[in-house]
Amino acid sequence: MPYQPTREDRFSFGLWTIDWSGQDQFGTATRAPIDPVVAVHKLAELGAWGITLHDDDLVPFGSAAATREAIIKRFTAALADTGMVAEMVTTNTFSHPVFKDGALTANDRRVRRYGLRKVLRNVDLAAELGARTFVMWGGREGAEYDSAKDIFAALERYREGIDTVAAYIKQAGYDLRIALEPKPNEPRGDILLPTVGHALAFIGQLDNGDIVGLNPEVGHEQMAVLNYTAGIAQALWADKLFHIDLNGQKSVKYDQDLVFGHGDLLSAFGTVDLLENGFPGGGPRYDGPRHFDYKPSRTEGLQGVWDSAAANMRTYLILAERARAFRADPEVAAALAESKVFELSQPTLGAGESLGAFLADRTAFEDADPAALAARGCGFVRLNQLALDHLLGAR
Ligand SMILES: [Mn+2]
Repeated sequence: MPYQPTREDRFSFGLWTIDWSGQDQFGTATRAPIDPVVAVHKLAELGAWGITLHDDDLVPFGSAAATREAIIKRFTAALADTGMVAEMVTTNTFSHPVFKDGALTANDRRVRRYGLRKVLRNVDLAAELGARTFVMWGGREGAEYDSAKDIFAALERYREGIDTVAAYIKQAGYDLRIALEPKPNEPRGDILLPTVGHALAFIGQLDNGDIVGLNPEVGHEQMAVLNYTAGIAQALWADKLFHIDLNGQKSVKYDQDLVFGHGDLLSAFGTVDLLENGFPGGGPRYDGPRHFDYKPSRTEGLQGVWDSAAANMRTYLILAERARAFRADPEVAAALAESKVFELSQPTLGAGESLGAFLADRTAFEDADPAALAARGCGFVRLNQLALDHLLGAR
């Protein structure tokens, strides 16, 4: 069957994605919760390779130690039975009212100490489950009102918190890296580290930034009116693309968490083209899991949950096929060359060219003809149409 996912595709899903029962701001749940063990088996059957989770997705908040242990044991057995991996673990520091003003950056120091301990406890669970990535999405780290948060102090505490978690990972010797997940707003009015760029700059200020990277999410960047593909490209350039959250978003709205490709499809094509084919001129590649952080729409029943899960993988595989065809097309190669896309990989100064030699090169400036240089058409629209043709299966 074409577009049938296999374990080699390394598709993974958040347990909270398929397990979302449809409660939103305006209505109660429309579906019954799914047993995590059933989720593991069903996702494996659909061709997924991995599952990811928040601590509270698996073990209800406040469970007694013995209950917690029993739940984890049962879940681990399901992983063993199916060969599924728990490739990423993350901590819920946003649902319980204790975190209403944040966890690592709450104004109340007691809340910060509690939140940090919850995260550190979950680092142990991540290591126990064999996860390689520890995502940290600070959904409540922010404010609705400028007067409510000292941003300087909040960033100091955020740095302290992330550095402490990273130091804990190093001290324990865990094979685990932290991936920060930016988001501009929702649930808070404004969230700290709102975009890939903000988060990259933040990582540069950390003592333990070597094991801290990013987990950019399609919809989150698009909510900030940014280009997701360009965002993960810069994360790759900075060697910080540790993990990805694929989903769909239709322009600037609430966080829609649609199926991957069900939002901005052309952007999704660009994303898959980068993930599967890399930069046109070569460079770092993403080799991590293809992870989906979407929500089955509230309108769907149980079958719709599994249909939508399968739809993410199918869409990805179709786009991967189209992206491969796009790059393999000789006409595309010629158009890329015509557009000088490959020429951008050529350094602006010559090999060994000194600054003095550059300044002395009259052809570069004094004798250059900017009007003639400006006269050249770039051919980008034709290139984009070739991409569209391939995306739509017209070539
Ligand atoms: Mn996410």
